[in-house]
Amino acid sequence: MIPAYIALGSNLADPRRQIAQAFGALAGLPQTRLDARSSLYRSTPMGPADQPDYINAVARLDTALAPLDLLDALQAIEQKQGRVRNGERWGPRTLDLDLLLFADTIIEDPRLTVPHPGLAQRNFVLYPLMEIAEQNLIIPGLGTLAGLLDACPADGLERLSPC
Ligand code: A4P
Ligand code: MG
Repeated sequence: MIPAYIALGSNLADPRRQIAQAFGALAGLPQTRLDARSSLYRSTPMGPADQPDYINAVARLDTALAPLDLLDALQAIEQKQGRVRNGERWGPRTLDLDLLLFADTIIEDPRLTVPHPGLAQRNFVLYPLMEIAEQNLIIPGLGTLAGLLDACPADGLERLSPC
């Protein structure tokens, strides 16, 4: 079983409910155990400002799925929860599930880049990740999670009650 970290984000159609439902769907994935879930965070939008605030969280999985099979499974959950891809970069969405880390593997596939390219700049990813990460987590190619957090202010980020 491989540890994998997933970022969850939603800013449409009752985001808290979307994230709670997505945690349930992650727990139901085949050959996979939902190991830990972070608190929920409210965050101001990165990208176009004329969209609602986001609810963000991070999950830790233990999985026997291959990375691309896990990506397929994540996209199926997004579809089930009404995700419409309209091509707008950083636009609003009912649910976004990004594969942040897959153990210490670096993946450069046309469909999948791991570690997730936005990880180091996104406080709404790094802070929830820190809550549930293994001790002294190293992000392949980027150094320690603690080091990334030091360089990433928590502006616009509010921790909410546990999910
Ligand atoms: N893909 C490649 N690598 C990965 C990966 N590690 N995990 C490919 C998931 N997918 C990956 O994804 C486009 C393609 O990326 C997929 O087909 C997959 O093969 P997508 O989900 O359709 O596109 P996207 O996620 O909408 O990309 P975009 O627009 O760059 O969104 P981001 O970068 O995820 O940002 N503000 C706040 N506060 N909180 C947020 O959560 N999220 C976004 C979306 C914008 N602003 C936000 C938030
Ligand atoms: Mg995505």
